[in-house]
Amino acid sequence: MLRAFIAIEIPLEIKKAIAAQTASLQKETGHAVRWVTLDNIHLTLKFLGEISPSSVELLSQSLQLECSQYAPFEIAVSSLGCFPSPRRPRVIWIGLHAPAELTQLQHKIETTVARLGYDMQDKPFSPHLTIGRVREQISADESLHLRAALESKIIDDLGSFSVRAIHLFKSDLQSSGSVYTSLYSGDLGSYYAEI
Ligand code: 2AM
Repeated sequence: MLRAFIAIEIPLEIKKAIAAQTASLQKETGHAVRWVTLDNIHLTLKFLGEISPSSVELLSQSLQLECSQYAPFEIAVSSLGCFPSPRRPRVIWIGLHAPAELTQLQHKIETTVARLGYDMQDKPFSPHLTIGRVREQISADESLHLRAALESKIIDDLGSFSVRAIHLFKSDLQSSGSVYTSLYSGDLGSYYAEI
């Protein structure tokens, strides 16, 4: 079995801009947060969980079929936020401004993989880039300090990028952390290119 998810890759220049603008926050929050390494920042569209290697081909074909019906689109990257709320930060993320196509494509992927037998996500899609996860065991002091650091942090415009492909990734948990590898890349817009 392999752990898999469907996601959009983020260009390196955007990830570098995120790193530059969050460097002071990362320093201030110290041990309280496990920051995501640059390589691992991505926009998750669908978490599949454990899948059998034999299902990769069908998932890839389905992904390509959905992708081919959408033209490439732009996503703007900005702002800092937390799940479930700034008062109780567990996941720290960078927010995105995306056109309706992103939500439509995510919904199509969700319903297609549900037909293949994967669980349907009950929460509404909320596009974000996870950049940090707050550790379980932090002191009250660390928690207060973290909230203050997050509240005072202002993130400028981080640029925008063009989405041209959606990837099926596998995730391997290694001693150094998760390693994500693209198993398949579905290109957007091939349908448009043909007509
Ligand atoms: P997120 O960081 O955008 O929330 C790969 O593991 C990605 O799949 C993670 O970065 C996470 O996306 C998402 N993910 C991991 N475990 C998940 C779960 N149990 N339910 C939903 N999404 C999950």
